[in-house]
Amino acid sequence: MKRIERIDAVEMFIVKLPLASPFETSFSVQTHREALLLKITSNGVNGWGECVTSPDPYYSYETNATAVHIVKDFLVPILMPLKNFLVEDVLQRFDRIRGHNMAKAAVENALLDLLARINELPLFKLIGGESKQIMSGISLGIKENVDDLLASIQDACDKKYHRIKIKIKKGNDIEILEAVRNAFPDIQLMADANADYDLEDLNVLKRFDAFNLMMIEQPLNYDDIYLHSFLQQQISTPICLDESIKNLDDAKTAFALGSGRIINIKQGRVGGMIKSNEIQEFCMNNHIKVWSGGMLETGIGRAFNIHLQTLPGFVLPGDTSETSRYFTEDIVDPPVTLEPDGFINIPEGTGIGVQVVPERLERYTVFNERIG
Ligand code: OSB
Ligand code: MG
Repeated sequence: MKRIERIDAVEMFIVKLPLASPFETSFSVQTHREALLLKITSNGVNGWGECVTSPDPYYSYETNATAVHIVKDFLVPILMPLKNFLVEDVLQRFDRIRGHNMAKAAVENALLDLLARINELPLFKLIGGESKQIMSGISLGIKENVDDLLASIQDACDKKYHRIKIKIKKGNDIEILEAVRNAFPDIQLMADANADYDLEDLNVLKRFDAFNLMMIEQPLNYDDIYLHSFLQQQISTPICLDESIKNLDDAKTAFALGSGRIINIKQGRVGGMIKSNEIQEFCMNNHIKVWSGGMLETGIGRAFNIHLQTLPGFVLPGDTSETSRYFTEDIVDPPVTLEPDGFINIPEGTGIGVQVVPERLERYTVFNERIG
């Protein structure tokens, strides 16, 4: 295996892509995806990474601005002096910086893409995955009315998405789930609360058991693991943790306490692909099912999520949808499309397998800085 000889430059871009339709959750309405992208160059080869932060700290404390700061002032100064190294060597040095997993993951992503391209390997081979088709899933935001939601679900069913997730919030839950289940009694359905409830809402949360949901995602506080264990004892719907799981120790804590039966692994939230691999392995050995979440990524981040799902613990469909569901125009080619049976093929070629289109990158860039 060839190592990375040296780093010649790190370039940061913030792109602002309009979403095909606004995306509403219990914590915000997004009309654009404003993404921090990293390009790392070594001997004329480029690796790309995407940071899953947003401009605002509503999903997590990290933002695009904090990520730019951490990348520029702490991560790149660690990275630049290294010679003949592997990605693990870098991650070990990043451990000194507490938190800021999304910023770390963005750098790790770019280094993995770079290393895979240097070695002329597809990324999934580099991380130890197996070649296979990936299951699809769609996450539908809160809609203005139930009819809009039912129409979106019908559309997703026609496209053969393997499971459908709907966003819910306090006061916008039971009636919605009831209407969806009445119209679609047999679909694989789940609900994501994005931390909108607390244990005082137990009576409402218990009523979710009537809807045969695959799981309820992150019902309680974004930082909580302990209270979720009480809730899981009270409801039969499996709990899936998203926001609360930031590292392997959190997954171990959740397992020890019985805080849920499923984990949504977002590689950005847990500090990258290699950390995700450790978590999926722990979960597989302990009968916790995992799936790959999404953060409305551009085609760069989505490609990482696709490669991640070649690892064996990813037994449930995740939030990986076709490109056109997010953007009318993405910055990479080729776009993600669904096969007639709803599966997604791994992009072919070395690294992440998708290529940034320079003209589109330039058109959507709102901030650019080069280091080195
Ligand atoms: O909680 O999973 C979430 C999007 C942004 C922030 C948080 C979440 C989401 C999604 C969409 O559910 C996932 C996707 O399709 O990328
Ligand atoms: Mg979620």
